[in-house]
Formats: sequence, structure tokens, C-alpha cells
Amino acid sequence: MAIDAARLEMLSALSRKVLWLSSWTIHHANHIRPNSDGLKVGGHQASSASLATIMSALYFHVLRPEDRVAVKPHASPVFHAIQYLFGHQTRDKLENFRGYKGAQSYPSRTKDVDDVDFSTGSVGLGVAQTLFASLVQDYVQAHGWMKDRREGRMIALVGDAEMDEGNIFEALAEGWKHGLRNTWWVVDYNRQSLDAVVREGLWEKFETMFRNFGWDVVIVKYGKLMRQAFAEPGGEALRRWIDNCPNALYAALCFQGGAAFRKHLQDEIGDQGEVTALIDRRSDDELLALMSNLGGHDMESMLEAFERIDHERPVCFIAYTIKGVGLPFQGHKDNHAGLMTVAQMEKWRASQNIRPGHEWEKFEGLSQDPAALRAFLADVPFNRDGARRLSAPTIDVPERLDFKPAAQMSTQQGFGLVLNEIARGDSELAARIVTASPDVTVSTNLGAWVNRRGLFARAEKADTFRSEKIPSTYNWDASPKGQHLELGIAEMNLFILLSALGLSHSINGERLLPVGTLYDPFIERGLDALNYACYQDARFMVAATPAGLTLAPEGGAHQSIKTPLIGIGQDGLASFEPAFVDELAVIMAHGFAHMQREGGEGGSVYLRLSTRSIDQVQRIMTPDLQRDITEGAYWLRKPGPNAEVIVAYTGAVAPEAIEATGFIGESRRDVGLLAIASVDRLHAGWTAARKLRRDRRGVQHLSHIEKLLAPLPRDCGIVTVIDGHPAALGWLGSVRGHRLEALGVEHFGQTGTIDDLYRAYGIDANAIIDAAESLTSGAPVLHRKMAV
Ligand SMILES: Cc1ncc(C[n+]2csc(CCOP(=O)(O)OP(=O)(O)O)c2C)c(N)n1
Ligand SMILES: [Mg+2]
Repeated sequence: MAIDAARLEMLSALSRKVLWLSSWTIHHANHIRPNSDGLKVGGHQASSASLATIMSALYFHVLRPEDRVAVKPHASPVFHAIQYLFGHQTRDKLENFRGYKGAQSYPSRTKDVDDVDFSTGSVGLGVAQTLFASLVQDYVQAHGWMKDRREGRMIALVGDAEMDEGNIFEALAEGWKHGLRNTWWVVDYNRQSLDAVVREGLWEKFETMFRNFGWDVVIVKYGKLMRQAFAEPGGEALRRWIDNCPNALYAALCFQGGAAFRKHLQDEIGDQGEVTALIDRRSDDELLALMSNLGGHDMESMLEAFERIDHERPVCFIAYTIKGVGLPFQGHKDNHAGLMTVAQMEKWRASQNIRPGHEWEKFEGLSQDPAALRAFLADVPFNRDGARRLSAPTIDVPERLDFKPAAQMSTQQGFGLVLNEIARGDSELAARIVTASPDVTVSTNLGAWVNRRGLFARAEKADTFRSEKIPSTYNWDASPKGQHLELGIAEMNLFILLSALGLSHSINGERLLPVGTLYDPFIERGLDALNYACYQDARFMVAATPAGLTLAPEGGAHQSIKTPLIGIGQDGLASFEPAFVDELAVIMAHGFAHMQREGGEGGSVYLRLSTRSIDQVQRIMTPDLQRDITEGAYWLRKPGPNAEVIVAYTGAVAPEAIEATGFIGESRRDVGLLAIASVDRLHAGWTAARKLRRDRRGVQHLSHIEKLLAPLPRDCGIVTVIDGHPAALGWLGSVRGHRLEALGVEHFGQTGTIDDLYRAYGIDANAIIDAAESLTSGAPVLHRKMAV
């Protein structure tokens, strides 16, 4: 489809403006802003220039309001410049690029004001996010929730070195399994990374791989000038030379300029005939312009490539580019942290017809009529629907969730029971929950939920075992109405999928309540993706089970130690480790509501669960107890006024803590037992209260843990116990200055029974008793647990 010449000229002018503004933003941050020394920037200038044309083509012409984009981290200044031209970004924030509260170094959904669709920063994750966002759009579509909204394309602007990140390959395979569509990845093939020039020939491997996975691959190698030159006599020889030129040499020549290109071309293909004439017809500047005219820098070629797509299959565009194009260090292998000097900028400014003091003016230096440019920008299709952030109403969650009680249960089992009860009903909550698991659906107790709600697939697919009438506990029929997304083992994919599902309210205007399950130790496998999901404020619940040593016979490779510290440390994630299923039911109800709260009030939820079946407490769940559980702790046995020691436990070690407290109570006064359902919430409440008291002197607010520990005498000891790293609970001694012994696991696990391992790692009842003795004076505790 031919693009109207006037429009093309407008787009080319705007793309030059975008290159200018993004470069000026970076220059300003480095050379002009007062006290900018600490903000000196590497990585942005060359990397941004690389994408200026491609992003201008997309944002000013190709994108539609329903499309969503993940921008390569270092192209952030280009994104902000485009938004500035649209009027969505302020000069003030651009002047403060990388500064406190300024435009962000890497596009951020939560911190930037200019409508970032997906945050990026840790390379590779934003790319995969678009793939999963597309699957989520399919999910919303299949469930009949798109209403009159159009399907968007999920687009990633990808640095070629990002392709080294393994999570991209994991996502590709998963996308293929789910019939991925409406996804475009535009690779900025500048053949440079941070340190170096990219390995020769790597791209052919990628190309084959994309095609294998059913993607269309569109290579945009030559710009219009090049294609015209190829048509001249001798042009074919020039094309061959370009095709065979090694990446490093091409980059080096782009840096050196037209004369260097001329010398190489003359030496290598000069024929004293047509080819020589072709080269000689051009001045050095013209020759450089020709040789730098790779597809990714040619507006017309990029527009043609994008507009030619007439199908919904995923597409990978490989756009040849030059890192730092148009800037003095273009192509130099060290240019990642390259910055233009003041003198270089002055020269470039003059060449762009930009007057000193007019650098931020939107149309300065362009020959087009400003009114026409303004009208053009006002009419860009991308902005036609106004604000791109959507919202969705809150889904009602009952105060408490039901489950079928049993005398002995594990929290993992309880998790399955609670979901099963939800699945049995026809509430809006049940309709909006969507589960996902990386090949551990059954072993994390999601089976009952899946039996009732079915697997999701865009096309119906019967469970062969069922159609063959082979008895099986599980029904794996898949349909567009299914509510479970079965993933391959890659945990990264789970978290990026949760990230995409957990933004559906904002991206699709339809709220989903995603619940993912995995084995607790493998959180670490997907940790960066989990962090990424939280960073962009996606909302989900993750049930990680089994945790700690409780998966005893599986050995150290399947046991988790430091995940409670991740639970405390991860921002945007409220972590819980209940012992009893009635606590879990309260936490899940709280969690589904927490996932829907606006802004800083809400967040995602992490449940650290266990397969250890323990005796359940029989009790009535009062509103007070419910509140205490969600705030993090309650007294399972209240300490008396003269307490000498208390035991504070979290999670599956409850039986040991209960038993030890009984023994200790025989010879120590007023012993208390503190049940901690969320050390994370307790800690967060404690630090928030201290900050409040510091910030607003005179405020009396006490946190939950301060109130709980307030009645303890000053010399009362605290023994903490967790099936995880002891540091998770060790801070409790600082709350009111009590001496404390922290029991937990610090070393890789062994195979064995839970009893064996709890004894070996010092978190059994006797270890708790020993710790209590060490904190108190008086005769030894009379009785201990007998060895079995
Ligand atoms: C997970 C991760 N590792 C390392 C980095 C640091 N880093 C930022 S950009 C970059 C290389 C980028 O190369 P490429 O993707 O080709 O982009 P270009 O700069 O060429 O545009 C690296 C290693 C990062 N941001 N994220
Ligand atoms: Mg690169």
C-alpha cells in the first residue's frame, strides 16, 4: 500500500524531531541541568537513536488505540519524546529525565505520566509480556468480555541483544502451544549490545526458530536510497558487498564515515566501470547517507513492512539499524555509554536549524507549517480513543470463604478445598478467577478446580482419556470457556502470564483474578519475572507449595529456605504462611479483595503453603480473629502477666510450637504462643507505624505486633520458629527489646521424614524447649518430646 507522499514527508519530519528531542533530553540531563553529575547517563543516546524512525512510524501512523506496546528499556527517551509531541509528557519531566520524579530512565507504568502500557527494564521480560498479554486478550475474548472493543496488537520493541535472554525462548514455545496471534516483535537489529558487536550469523538461527514456531518473519534490511542504488548499473555488486560485510566492519565504517566507506568499496568491489561510477557519483556525505540507509532508518520501508501484514499470526520484524544513527558515535562499539560532547551537540543543533534557547519547541527547525503539524498530531489514530488506561469494577468477595473441614489437613489441601467450593458456586468471583500452573496443577491441589472449571483453549479439545473412557481422577477437557491455563514447566512464564492476567483490568477493561501455583523453591527460578510483575503493579495470587523442609523425602533440591525473606522483601506482594486451613480461608478472601484495591492500598498475594497434614484447631472464626490473621498474628495461647518466655511460630511448624509450649509451660510461668500468619504484614505494619510516629510527632499509632507484644514483661524471652530462614522472624526481638532465639533452617536440606529433618535442623519441639531454657533461668524443663 503506497503511503501518501505528503504524509510520508510529515512522518519523516516528525521522526527527525523525535531523534532530536530524545537526544536533547539526554544531553540536557548530562550537560545542562544543574547538579546533574550523579545522573550521568550511559546506554540511552545511541540505543535510542537506533529506534527513532521505527517508533515514529508506529506511534504516528501504524498504531491503533487498542494496540499495546512494550518499549525497549533504553528507548525510553524516544517514547517520552513522542508523548511530549502528543502533549502527554511535560517539558519539566523531560528536563528532569532520570532525576527524582522526572521522566523515568526505563518506561514505567506506575511512575511515568505518559501512559506507558508495559514497564520494561530487565531486558527480555517486557518482550515476553506482550506475548502473554495477547494470550490474555484471547482469554477475555473467548469468555465473551470484549464487548464492542477491538482486538489490539501486542507489540514489543526489542533490542537484538535482548534475544539472548532465555525467557524469550520459553515464551515463544508457550505462545506456540496456545495458538498465539496479534503479537508483533520488532527487533532493532543494530547488531550491537552493551559491550560489543553481536556474533555473526546469530540472526539466521533466530529466524529459523521463529518460523518454526509459526511466526511470520519480515526482514527490513534496505532503505529506499539503498534500493534505488541497487537498481542502478553496478547496484547488484553493492548489494552483495553490503550483504557480505561483517557486522563489526559495517559498524566501524558507519562510525568512520563516507570516506572510509569509499575506500573499502573501491578496494573491494571497485571495477573502474559501473560500480566505481555508482560510488563516484556520490559525495562522502551522500555515500554515508546511502550506506546508513538501512531499513530501520527508512520511514517508507518501515511503513510498508508494517502495512503489508494482513493476518493475525505473530510477526517478528527484523529491522536493520545502526546504533547511534545520525549521531557522531554511530556504529562505534563503545557507544552504549556514549554521550555527545557539548561541541558535537552545538554542531548537530545547527545542522537541525534549531536556535539556541528553542531546543524544546515542538516544531523548531522543521520546514513544515506548524499548524499542519499540530493538526497531524491531533489526528494520529493511536490517540483517537483518549486515555488508554482502562478500569474495571471490583468483583465482590465474601467476608469468608468456605471449605469442607477435616480434623487433619494441610494448607495445600485446604487451598484446593477453598477453590473447589468457589468453583461449585456461580458467583462473579468464581467466573473471574483464572488459574495457571507450570506443569504442577495436580500436585499443587488445583485438580478439583480444573475438574469443575475446565482447561482454557481457544478451540474445544476433548480429554482423550475421558473420550476413551479410561478412568482418571481428572478431567482435562479444554474449551474457550475453561478457566485454567496449563503451562509448561518454565516458572518465568508463569510469572509473566500472571503479570499479564493481573493487568487485564487496565489493559482490557475486564478484571481477572489470577491464581498461579508452583513449588515454593521454584519461585527463585521465576524471581525476576515475579519482581517485574509486582513492579508494574499487576495483581495476582500465587500459591507456592510445598514449602520448606516439609517436602522432606524429596530432599534439598525441592525444599525452600529463603522464600520467607523474599516474601518480606518483595514490594507489591503481601505474603502469608498460615498453619491452619481456617486461617487460609480468611487470607484467601482477604487476598482476592487486596488484589483489587486501588493504588498503594492493594497488591499481589503470596501464600506459602505446605503438604504437611496437621491437626486443625476447632474454633469459631470471629471477626476479631479474622482481622488479626490478616494483620499477621494472634495469640493462640495468651501469655500471662508474668510471662517468662513466649514461642512465636509461623506455618507448618505449628505442631512443634504447640507441643513445646505445653512442655515449657510445665516449668516456666505464663508462657504464650504467638501464631504468625504473615510475618510480612507484621513487619510492614511495624515499619509503617514507626515512620508515621516519626513523621507526625504526637501520633500514638501502634502497629499490630507492638500491641501484641506490649503486655510482655521486659525480661520475657522470645523463641521464634519457622520452616525457613530464621532471619525472617528474628527481628521480633527489636519490637520491644526482648531477648530472642531464632530457630529456622540455614543449610541445604536432606532426604528423610519431616520428624528426622525438623530434629536435624533444630526446629522440632525439643529445639524450641532448649531455646526457651537458654532464655530463662530456673530448673530445666521437666519433660521433652520422646524420640520416635
Ligand atoms: C536482565 C538484564 N541484564 C542486563 C541489563 C543491562 N543492559 C541494558 S541494555 C543491555 C544491552 C542491550 O543491547 P540491545 O538489546 O541490543 O539494545 P541496544 O542498546 O543495542 O539498543 C544490557 C546488557 C539489563 N537491563 N537487564
Ligand atoms: Mg543492539
